[in-house]
Amino acid sequence: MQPTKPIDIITLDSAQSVDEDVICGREEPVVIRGFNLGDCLTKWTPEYLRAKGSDKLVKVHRSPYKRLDFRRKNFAYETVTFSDLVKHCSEGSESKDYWYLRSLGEDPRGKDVSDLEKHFPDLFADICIPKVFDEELFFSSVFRITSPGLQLWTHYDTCHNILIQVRGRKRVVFYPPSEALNLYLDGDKSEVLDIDSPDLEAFPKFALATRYETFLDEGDIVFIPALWFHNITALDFSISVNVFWKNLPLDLYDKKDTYGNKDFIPAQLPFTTGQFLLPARVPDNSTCSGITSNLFKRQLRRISTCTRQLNLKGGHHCVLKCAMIMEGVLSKEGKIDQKLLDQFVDRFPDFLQQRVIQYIERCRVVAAGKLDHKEKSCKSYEPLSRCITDAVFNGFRTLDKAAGQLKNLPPTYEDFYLRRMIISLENRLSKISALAPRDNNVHNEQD
Ligand SMILES: O=C(O)CCC(=O)C(=O)O
Repeated sequence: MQPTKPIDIITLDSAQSVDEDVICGREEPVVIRGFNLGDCLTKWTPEYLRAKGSDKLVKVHRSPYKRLDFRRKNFAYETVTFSDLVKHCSEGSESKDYWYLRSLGEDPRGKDVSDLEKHFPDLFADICIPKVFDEELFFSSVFRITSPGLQLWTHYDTCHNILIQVRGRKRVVFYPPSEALNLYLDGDKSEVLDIDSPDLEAFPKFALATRYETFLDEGDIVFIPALWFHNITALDFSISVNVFWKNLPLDLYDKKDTYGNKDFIPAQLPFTTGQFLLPARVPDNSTCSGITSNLFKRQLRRISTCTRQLNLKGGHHCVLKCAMIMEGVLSKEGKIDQKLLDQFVDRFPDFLQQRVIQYIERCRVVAAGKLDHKEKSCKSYEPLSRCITDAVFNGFRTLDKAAGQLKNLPPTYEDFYLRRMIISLENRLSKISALAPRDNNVHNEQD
């Protein structure tokens, strides 16, 4: 694992304010200590909060597990009174069930954005929010009320935000956006839940990710820049206020966003494209007509058997290899035609070419001189392989167009979403290899 790095801390003099420059010029998180947050620091006892919020209904995540898992949904969604929420969290010790207030407005379908000034005016009057953005850029303000010990999954938001710690302590772990390829993402969330002792067999690249960590005490504020991954643990019964704002031109944001985490409009096509890149079923068009999905799966097994015998294990190799054979780049003797190879690589979008070259290099080292009659059988699956090749190249062409759209975002954002497109592509490719049989099925190869 990489050594953990600290987050910068700015300590303010008593009367000093936090202006936009303290935060907005920054591209990295920072902790601000010593800002005058007002009466909330003394007033927000559980009794006071329960009296003020009383029987207002709120939605919570409720779980027997302290580490919430959004992907596997190890929690229930429940509606409770604000008073019960505060009671449960403040009286709950670790190992009972864990509650976490969901960030929602008041629409029962969860369609409006949380705004504490509107939804909890009495409590909002107790807190001074630092003026770190222009008012018209405000997106939402959210209560984070949490049982002790609860840990929230690693994710990113698309809005800048500050997390203001009012009661209890929190640990905040960050990973920069540039680590996207090492975090095993599913959408905006990392699959790695136990970030302190990750399963490195399942998630080997996680060990490479640069990790930053800070601890928030009561009165501290941390700036969480858009796209920075964060994982948050409440060390005590905890109350924070989270304020989100938009820092890019407004037309880049999705108007249907309620949480401040929907991907930017120019970034949405790339993901849909990734989804369709390699269809799980053969598309029903003229090139592929007549090939049923069963046949498709059988053929995939054969291709993967064939490539496995060449020690090419991954889905990338399988597909690339077949594409190369189909295009005449790779001969059955394992020879590569350099001219055709250059043309082949040119057909991939720029941002993927380096990666394709790496895979081909590996094919070259492992496959050279080893193609045998099994490989010829790969050739005999031409309609299928042709279909895959078409799907890959059509997909890449659309992907290229999508990558062009990302140019509407600032360079660091563009870079982040290009990485995410690669992830989406790799996920798709590994689905193909997941269709491959286990080794004991290899003898079916000739059936
Ligand atoms: O503090 C928390 O509970 C979560 C904060 C969070 O997810 C965020 O700032 O986006």
